[in-house]
Amino acid sequence: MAKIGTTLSQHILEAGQRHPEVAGQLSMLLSQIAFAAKILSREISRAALVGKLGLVGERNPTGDAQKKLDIFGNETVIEAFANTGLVAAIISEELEEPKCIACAADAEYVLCIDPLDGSSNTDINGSVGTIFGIYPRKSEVGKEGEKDFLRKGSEQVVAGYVMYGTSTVLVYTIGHGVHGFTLDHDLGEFLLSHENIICPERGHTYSANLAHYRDWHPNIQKFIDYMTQSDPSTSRPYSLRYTGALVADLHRSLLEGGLYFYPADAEHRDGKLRLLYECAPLAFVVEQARGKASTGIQRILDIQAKFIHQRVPFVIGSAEDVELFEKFLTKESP
Ligand code: FBP
Repeated sequence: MAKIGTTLSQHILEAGQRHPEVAGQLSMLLSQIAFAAKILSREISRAALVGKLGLVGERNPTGDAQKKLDIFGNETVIEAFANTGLVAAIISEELEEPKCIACAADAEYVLCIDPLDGSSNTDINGSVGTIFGIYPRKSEVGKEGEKDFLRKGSEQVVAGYVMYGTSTVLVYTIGHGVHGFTLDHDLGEFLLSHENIICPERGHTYSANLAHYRDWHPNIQKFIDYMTQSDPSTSRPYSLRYTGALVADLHRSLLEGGLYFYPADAEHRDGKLRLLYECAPLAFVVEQARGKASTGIQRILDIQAKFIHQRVPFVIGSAEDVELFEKFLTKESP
């Protein structure tokens, strides 16, 4: 057991010693993610003072209006990896195509990233996040291609997220447990604050945008009706907690139990969230913490991506709560 306050780099080194099969360049990869997160944390906290609030007037590849912080986040991540020789390519929510890092032709990894999750919160001082998943490359040197990008989440070697909230927290897994680090701004260091996070089997909150309730599958409506009925023996009614940032809602479910879901609806026929850089990384984290993540029918980590900005219906959180959602959706209502 590492001591609370252990630095992120020390913790990764120790993890690499315990699991040499995944050691490789992991510490450098995570250190670069942490470096980008520190820059983002500083800029997000003073965005209103440095003209970084508001829209840029462009849309990202999946049609979302881009915020100045979306662009800043994307550029910060690319710069953090550009000259490291660590990643051969970056798949980002803000980029139409994978960005191949020319000088890293022999790099061993591919990074999938949502530089700024919860962009609708930037101008109202709400929580936002960064979500990342890292895959070993498959192609030969200089031949990056589809087989590097269109992956199954189960192939990830590292995944995690950063939450920029009341404090800045980085949570990661390398497939051996889930650990959380809090940024000490004075030291400029991420220090261990949550070791071996285990997601409670069941919670007492759910996170979903009820504005879409009428569009949802009738069985999902039944699930909501059931979860909001009173029955203390099953911790019902569950309270609604929806922050507008997946990372913040997921972080609560990971620590206190509960679930987040964004099913298909009239506006989002395949759900809203993107498989490669939102759902798959968080699914790896949550499964490592004994939670679950699916489309309501299929395990997220088993889905082979068909294109890089593919969306999927998404439910994630406490194992029993997600299983109950799946039961309702597949009509096995209790
Ligand atoms: P971004 O990465 O573009 O912010 O999109 C994802 C997201 O903002 C999630 O963080 C959040 O849970 C959801 O979309 C909010 O969507 P809606 O405004 O439709 O409820």
